[in-house]
Amino acid sequence: MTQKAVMHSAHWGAFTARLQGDRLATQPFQGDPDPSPLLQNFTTALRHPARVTQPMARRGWLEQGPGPDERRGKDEWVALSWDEAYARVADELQRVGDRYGPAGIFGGSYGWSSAGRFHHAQSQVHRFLNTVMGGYVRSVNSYSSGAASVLLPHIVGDMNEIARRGVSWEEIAQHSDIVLAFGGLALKNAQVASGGLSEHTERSFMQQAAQRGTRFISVSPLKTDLPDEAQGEWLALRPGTDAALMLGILSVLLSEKRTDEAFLARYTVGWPQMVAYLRGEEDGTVRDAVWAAAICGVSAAAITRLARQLHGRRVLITVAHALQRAGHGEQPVWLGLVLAAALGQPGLPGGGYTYALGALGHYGKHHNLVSFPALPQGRNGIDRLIPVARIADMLLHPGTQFDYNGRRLTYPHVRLALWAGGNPFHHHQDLARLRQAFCQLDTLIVHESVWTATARHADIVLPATLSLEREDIGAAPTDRHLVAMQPVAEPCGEAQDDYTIFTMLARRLGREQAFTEGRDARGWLQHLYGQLQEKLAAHAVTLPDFATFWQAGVLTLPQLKDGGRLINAFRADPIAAPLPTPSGKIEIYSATIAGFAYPSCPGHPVWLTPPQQPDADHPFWLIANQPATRLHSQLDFGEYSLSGKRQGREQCSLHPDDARRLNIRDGDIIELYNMRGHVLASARVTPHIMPGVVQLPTGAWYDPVDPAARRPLCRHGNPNVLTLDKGTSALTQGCSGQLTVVQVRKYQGELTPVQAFTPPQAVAITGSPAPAATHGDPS
Ligand SMILES: Nc1nc2c(c(=O)[nH]1)N[C@H]1C(S)=C(S)[C@@H](COP(=O)(O)OP(=O)(O)OC[C@H]3O[C@@H](n4cnc5c(=O)[nH]c(N)nc54)[C@H](O)[C@@H]3O)O[C@H]1N2
Ligand SMILES: Nc1nc2c(c(=O)[nH]1)N[C@H]1C(S)=C(S)[C@@H](COP(=O)(O)OP(=O)(O)OC[C@H]3O[C@@H](n4cnc5c(=O)[nH]c(N)nc54)[C@H](O)[C@@H]3O)O[C@H]1N2
Ligand SMILES: [Mo]
Repeated sequence: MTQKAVMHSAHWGAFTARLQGDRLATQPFQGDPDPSPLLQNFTTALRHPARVTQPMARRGWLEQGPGPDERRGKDEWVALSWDEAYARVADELQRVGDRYGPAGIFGGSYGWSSAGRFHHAQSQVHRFLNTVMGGYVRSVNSYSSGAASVLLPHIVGDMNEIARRGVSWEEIAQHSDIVLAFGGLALKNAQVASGGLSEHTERSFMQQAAQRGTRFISVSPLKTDLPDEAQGEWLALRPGTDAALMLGILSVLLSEKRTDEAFLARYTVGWPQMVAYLRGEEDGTVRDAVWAAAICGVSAAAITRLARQLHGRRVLITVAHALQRAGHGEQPVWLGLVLAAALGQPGLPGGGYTYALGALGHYGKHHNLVSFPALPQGRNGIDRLIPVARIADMLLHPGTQFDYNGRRLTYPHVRLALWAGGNPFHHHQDLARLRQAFCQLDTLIVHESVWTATARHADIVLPATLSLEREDIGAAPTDRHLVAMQPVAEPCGEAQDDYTIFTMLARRLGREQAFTEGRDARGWLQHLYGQLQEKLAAHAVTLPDFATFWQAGVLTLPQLKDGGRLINAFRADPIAAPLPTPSGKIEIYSATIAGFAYPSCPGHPVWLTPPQQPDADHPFWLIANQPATRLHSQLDFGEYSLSGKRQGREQCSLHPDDARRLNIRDGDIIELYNMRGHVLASARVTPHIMPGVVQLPTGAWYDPVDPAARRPLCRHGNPNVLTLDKGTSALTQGCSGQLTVVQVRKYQGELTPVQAFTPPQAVAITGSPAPAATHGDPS
């Protein structure tokens, strides 16, 4: 393949790339003012030993046929030719489809996959299952915002509207006096955006704002959640207690008559119920600053001071995704909005409420005039769904009912799961339980480029290309650059792109034309690009032809400037431009939510004790947040990701006082544990974390010493061994993986080397494996 530098794009930036032997040399896109170091993770990716190079099947599945099997994750592997792999997968899809219909197939297949919009793995999975199998059990919402995306439409409007079209960074730099950021505004997070991020601008906006005099206040257990550029202040609070702090601030505003009653009366419903709750009129508990201080660990004096400082200023309240990725995560999201309303700020330039600002590189940005067309998904013949993070519940308890957003749903009995572009052994909680859940399936098919723990738990692994090995187009609705993702290398081993894999399966199942519509990958790129041309032509914008775009590598698209922001129009005229809520106003009290009668989410926001609390056995809060050195688990073997580890293990931060008490020194191997399992990590002793809190980022590949153990030991540092697999509430059923409770000690046991990046070896078997009959299935 060519040695010429080609254009490409990843979720963390656009770049040019050139092969140098087996290594990839990258150069950030010249238009990017602050490129992400995550690009360095590509250097060794193409020919890394962790790549999947040929189709493989689990020996027990080959020999005994599909069926529930406890050996998943610790069985032997057998290499297959593509022909045999296609035949076996197609036969199994046929069997499950014939016997159980689409309700027997899970196509929820959550995950970020790659930036290219055509080879976007979920879209490919959905299109394949719809056009070839007639549909599938789907998943709704995300691990990012499971609670907020369900709550916000009830109380103010669609989450994307609030997050992506919320207050822009430009406005902040020009107008905000105070940015009160619950969960901070860590630059590590704004490095990435799904579909690509050609310009990293947060750092410079924060600098500009700080120079003009914006005060950034980061409320978080970690000091590092606010970058130095913001020149801000750190307000340390106990994890999971933001709702109490917000109530304390509201109570001070109320008692000192610093609430904007005119705004509350005109633009909101339910403030009287909130006032009654703050004053304890229902239950005798007064939620004042002293009450809040005892819960959140911020002094009553500091709470009072902060409330007074907020009054009369242009204040922007932001709430990070992280706060709602925890039990009762709805409450701080809701209360942040109430606080902004009580200060009378929503709809003012640089003021009000914005959700998840800084969590991703596409929040607080301008929108493109039109968005890049998505691959058509076809029609799903059934309507069976789970909230995405309820996957293990579904597999372990088919037929059981559960509550979700006012509905009572039943978990379907899924027999086969098809996963491409995601890593549940990265994203899900309580990994021993997840393994048990996957053991219930008849068959787990995984398309992967690398031997993740998910691939290792599969029955059939089909090797997928990296985006660097195929053509695609990178595009995001808030990125003005459209990027031609040009291939830089030949596929590794026998890897194929997901589209080719599905095309071949569709052919065997007699539905090739329905899936491909007669197009190859290049044909689809041209088709989608043609649709973009048409969309823009309607706005009298002419794009060059495809060949010119492909040759140039990058195209600049027209953007909307501040157009159509819901909240501004609402502020200007709440009658003419009501919010899309039942009352048309901000709902401090939601009659809809009250009508669901969930104890875990009453009609107005409240303080609820977290479902997990530190105790004598588990005295530490564990924060399992996003990693600074990679995107989730992607390219965890890359050079930049490895540079963040010590002795090959992930680093866990803890406070010097705690370290001293536990006789732990910086660099010691420590063990975090609770009733769900044990995790090793390298201790990083730092004053930039609250005492009583430890932090271990997500993303280290799961590396259990014994994959089948009831309480596994991960020697690499995957915190999801420890997190609790419980929905955020009956209303939202989101992921609650951000926080859990643990005990910590210096590790005394045997220290074996990390094996996560060493792929399994195929064994040779003689004779022809048994036909695909099921075992363990009485029917
Ligand atoms: N404890 C805890 N857990 C969390 C979180 C937390 O805060 N705490 N955060 C959660 C959040 S917000 C998220 S979004 C999730 C992220 O969870 P995921 O999105 O599942 O994580 P990734 O590591 O991005 O997984 C993407 C996988 O797709 C593969 N892949 C990439 N491109 C392709 C392709 O073209 N084809 C195929 N077949 N495969 C491809 C990659 O190799 C990788 O294994 O994690 C969640 N989990
Ligand atoms: N480098 C990098 N960036 C990423 C990602 C990645 O994997 N790597 N993932 C991306 C994705 S998919 C998403 S959804 C976003 C997620 O965005 P977030 O969920 O907001 O990101 P986190 O880093 O998990 O959490 C932000 C901070 O919240 C703080 N925090 C945790 N618990 C609490 C609490 O109870 N109260 C308060 N006040 N603060 C708390 C933690 O200290 C943490 O650093 O990040 C995106 N950005
Ligand atoms: Mo996410």
